[in-house]
Amino acid sequence: MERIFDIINFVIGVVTALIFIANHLGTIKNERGLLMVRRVIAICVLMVVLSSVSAFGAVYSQVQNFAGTPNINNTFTFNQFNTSLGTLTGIQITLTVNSQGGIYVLDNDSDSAATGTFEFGAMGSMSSTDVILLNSMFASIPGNVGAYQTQTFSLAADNGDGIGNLDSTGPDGMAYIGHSESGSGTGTVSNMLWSMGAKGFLGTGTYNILCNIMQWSNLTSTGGVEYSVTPVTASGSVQISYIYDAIPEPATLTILALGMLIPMKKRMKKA
Ligand SMILES: [Ca+2]
Ligand SMILES: [Ca+2]
Repeated sequence: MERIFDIINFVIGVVTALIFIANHLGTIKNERGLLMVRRVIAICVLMVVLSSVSAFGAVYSQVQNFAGTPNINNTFTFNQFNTSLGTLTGIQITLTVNSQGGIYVLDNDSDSAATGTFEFGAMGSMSSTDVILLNSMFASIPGNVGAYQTQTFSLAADNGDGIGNLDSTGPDGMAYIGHSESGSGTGTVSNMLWSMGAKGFLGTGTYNILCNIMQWSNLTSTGGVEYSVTPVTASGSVQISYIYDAIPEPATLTILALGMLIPMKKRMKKA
């Protein structure tokens, strides 16, 4: 709203100045002078429309990448949103997790066949004391972001390898080699929380966000199945986007206005 008043004040200022100039030149007394004033007003209206259009859709994004063998703990530093850029309308945070490779070995050591489901890959989450990572429902942003395979299995009764001897060979064992998996979670920070936390999102400084990527495996089974894990390779990114309405720079608008008026004055002199 403050920006709209700025623009209106600016337009009134330009129109007043131009009417003064036109009067001074004596051109306001004839039709050509009046035409010029009408043109100036039209240009000012056009400038307001143009500056309004440019005020929407501005986004400032920051991305930090990670890669390694879980568990991975990274502290990422991001710039706060400088309010001199414009009016902040939203903060969107996205965590992307990729998982590849690793081996998940299952071995049924019970006297009967076993069936079940396993999950294997990586799981990511974020936390911070500098800023509050909650959405308008006070749910964690982005929550747990999984990049894992979910697969059912069916293994025969133990073939004699017995407990404590993890054997991936069949028919009572198996080895799953990790596929390429990907997952992402996005959240919008509640605007009530932008200034909360030790640092907050607004200002000209920075804040830290901790990103934790875990090796993920989960087993649900009917029988006496033992398992082992060779870790996956994980990678991904944290992206923070500030969505805002940009403030048009008065200096730029003034230069544009003067640029449009100079040819008009030249045409008037020729006439
Ligand atoms: Ca076995
Ligand atoms: Ca065994």
